Amino acid sequence: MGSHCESSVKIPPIKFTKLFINGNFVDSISGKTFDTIDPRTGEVITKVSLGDREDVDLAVKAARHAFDYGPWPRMSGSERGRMMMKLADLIEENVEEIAALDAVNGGKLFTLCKAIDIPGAARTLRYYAGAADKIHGTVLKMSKGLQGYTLREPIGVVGSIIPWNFPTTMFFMKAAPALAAGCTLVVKPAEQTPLSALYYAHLAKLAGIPDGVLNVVNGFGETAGAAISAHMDIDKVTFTGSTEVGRKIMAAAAASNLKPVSLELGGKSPLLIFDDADIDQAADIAFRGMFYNKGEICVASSRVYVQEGIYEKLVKKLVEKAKATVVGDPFDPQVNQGPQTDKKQFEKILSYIEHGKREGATLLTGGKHVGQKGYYIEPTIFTDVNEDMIITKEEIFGPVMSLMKFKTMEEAIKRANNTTYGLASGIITKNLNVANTVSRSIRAGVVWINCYTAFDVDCPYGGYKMSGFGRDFGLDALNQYLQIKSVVTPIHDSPW
Ligand code: TXE
Repeated sequence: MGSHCESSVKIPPIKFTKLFINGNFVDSISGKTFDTIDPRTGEVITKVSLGDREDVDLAVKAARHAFDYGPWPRMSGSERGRMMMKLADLIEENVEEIAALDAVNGGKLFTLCKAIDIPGAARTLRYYAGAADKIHGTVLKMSKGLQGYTLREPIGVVGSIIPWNFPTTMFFMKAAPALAAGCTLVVKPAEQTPLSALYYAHLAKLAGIPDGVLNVVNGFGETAGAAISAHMDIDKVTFTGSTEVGRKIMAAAAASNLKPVSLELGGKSPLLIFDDADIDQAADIAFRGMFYNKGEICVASSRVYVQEGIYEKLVKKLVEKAKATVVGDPFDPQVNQGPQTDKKQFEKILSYIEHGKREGATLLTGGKHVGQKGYYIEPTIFTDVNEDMIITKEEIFGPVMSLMKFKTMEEAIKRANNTTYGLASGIITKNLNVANTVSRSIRAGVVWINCYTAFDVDCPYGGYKMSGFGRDFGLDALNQYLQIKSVVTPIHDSPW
């Protein structure tokens, strides 16, 4: 396993550290700040304004005013779309700088942020910008004497609470459809990764998005986050994060104004590899499915089931890949895996690894932290595991794979479904009938056949079971930010 710590890219000066409320960067009411940390070293990058309940109140007030009286929900969809397109252009113009923010704040590979995450945000904005002027209702031919139609109206003020593993993707996965619908927003980025969200607030202003439409309040979950989910003047909450917090958000929404929520929670996703698979291709897919973004990805293929005929060969390939992985500075183009996002995750992952060993699983490779400072962990593979073990049941959210052997398709389906989660899944086989049968049998929001983590903005994405409900991406996501209103009029003296 390599380790590499040379970095040639310079971290840009951090320009935006305050809260963004009603079109202005402002200090928090308390004047307090919190440290944002570089996971490569554990050292402070900068201080960011610490938003609390009162700051959320101010932001909601601005968003409410912009929704109730401002131009945003009232302008034509194409005009909203034009500003969103402009924002997409600005993001692309600043791709280097924003990619560096996500890399230094989240330990994400700079080259991938530059090639995938940041351009993906622009693409997401353009997709929903294109949909903004195609939001139509339907005409209803009602019973005799009545005629109706439906209006699809923006749902109102949206609270968006997002995690730290994909700070940019998450920001726009929620904000882009909400903006296209004509909603206004209060976004609370994760406390670990506030920097790119503030940059986006700045660019939104440059793009002409009116004041109050997009507000960003940084702060902690139990304070700023909880204030959003319990707020009486927020009309919808969209959340991605842990199942535990998802429950709290739903409870707070129910106890306040019964706002609808959409929750994208964790996963423990199965990947089923059948005997007829091409071994090299299967190893590539399984390895990337698990270790992409250092395993901090909710769809990670953390349970890999391999049919017995190719099991030994595949295990060997996966171990080779793990050993060849270069763990180190995410700014170094030779590095494959950066540090875990924060100390809490780093410790959580290491403690799961220890737990796995105590449970009797065999540690095939990895298992240790790398280097003297920072939150680096070796790609880790366990075998001799089963679905009763904690490491196979619970989401580890780090570079730890559980490898299991199966005999028949029926057995694989049963074991794949033996989980409280249902976010993602994958199948590798050349047999179309097996692929189709497994796809229909697995209870998960996405099934990838002969690929994994294949996302695109027009492909809806979300969970079954305790992985949550509601969908991000695709036109299904747009619908979550719209209300349907039926308008009915009588038709007098009509034979119809
Ligand atoms: O998540 P939290 P954490 C899973 C993953 C990870 C675990 C814990 O297993 O190891 O969750 O991570 C805000 N009211 N995922 O602790 O706390 C918080 O400030 C309102 C999976 O970071 O759920 C942040 O903005 N909001 C996942 C956001 O919730 C609250 C991505 C997510 O943080 C809150 C991240 C509260 N009471 C973690 N408490 C995925 N599905 O991709 C916290 N928050």
